[in-house]
Amino acid sequence: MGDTIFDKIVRKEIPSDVVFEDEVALAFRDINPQAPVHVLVLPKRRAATLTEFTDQDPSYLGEFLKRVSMVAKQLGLEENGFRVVINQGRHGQQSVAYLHVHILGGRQMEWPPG
Ligand code: DGP
Repeated sequence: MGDTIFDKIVRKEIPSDVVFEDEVALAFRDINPQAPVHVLVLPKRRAATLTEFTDQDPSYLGEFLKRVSMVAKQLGLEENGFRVVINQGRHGQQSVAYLHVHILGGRQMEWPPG
């Protein structure tokens, strides 16, 4: 069990601006938004990274991905589109060792990312 800032947010020891929660996932607004809409979606079954997360039961992985999609729709991003990002490790600039999916929307994105 880790004890990152996101573990504390999931345990409600630290407040966050929650936009969705159920038994599978918690989604809350990023404290340092990089777009008009910037939400992080975390699995309730913690993993530090994507590659660790994918060791889980495939049905849970599917349920979690459904939540990411549901949250994007709930935020009104389906029509104009949005970006989903998972950073892993040093080259990916992951700063919190609890897997989190970024949903970014509300503006035109650019490619390639920096
Ligand atoms: P990453 O680089 O993928 O590890 O992104 C971590 C994100 O988490 C970053 O965009 C800022 C956000 N963040 C860090 N600490 C907090 C916090 O305490 N609350 C919220 N809401 N977001 C946080």
